[in-house]
Formats: sequence, C-alpha cells, structure tokens
Amino acid sequence: MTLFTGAALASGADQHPRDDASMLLYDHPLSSYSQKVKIALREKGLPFESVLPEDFGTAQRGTAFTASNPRGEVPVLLVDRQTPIFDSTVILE
Ligand SMILES: N[C@@H](CCC(=O)N[C@@H](CS)C(=O)NCC(=O)O)C(=O)O
Repeated sequence: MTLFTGAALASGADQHPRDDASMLLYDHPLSSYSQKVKIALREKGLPFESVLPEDFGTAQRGTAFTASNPRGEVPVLLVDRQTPIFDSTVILE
C-alpha cells in the first residue's frame, strides 16, 4: 500500500499522467474530492490523465476548464476528453 503525505500530494507525486488515456481528470493534488475520484478510477483500472487546470482558483472564465464546469471546481472528468461530468458524487455514480 502506498501512503501519500501532504508534501507528496502538494508536489504532484500522486499524479500519474497517462496521455494515452481517453479520460481526462481536472483535479488538484490537495483536493479530497479529487482524491476519492482518483481512488475509484484506479480501483476500477480505468486509465486517466490528471491535469491541474492553470486557471483553477482564479476568476478567469471562458477557458476549457471553466467551460467544462461553470462552478470552476475540481474534480471534472472529461469522458473521451470532451464530455464533462462534474461533482465527485456524480462521477462516482
Ligand atoms: N460538490 C463538489 C465539491 C468540489 C469542490 O468544492 N472542490 C474544491 C476543491 S476540494 C474546489 O474546486 N474549490 C474551488 C472553488 O470553489 O472555487 C464535488 O463533490 O465535486
């Protein structure tokens, strides 16, 4: 079992980029909502690319990230890299 410390999470050590994956996950390494989605995807063996949106936490709008979730929150799962599902509970469904 691998444990991740806060420092490791902050450094992005918990991210496993898979640029061949059909699913893209907008997330933040310190987001517990993102963490539970990543745990579920890994448990199911579903490959995904993890991306920290550059505009996360800013007031910027009109970007790919905010277009995927008008709330500007992570996580957002882009199925086939285009169809957004946001809210961790909905993603887990
Ligand atoms: N109900 C949402 C909550 C997501 C959420 O609050 N995410 C936080 C990070 S842990 C966030 O994106 N905050 C940025 C903001 O509120 O602007 C879910 O379960 O996905």
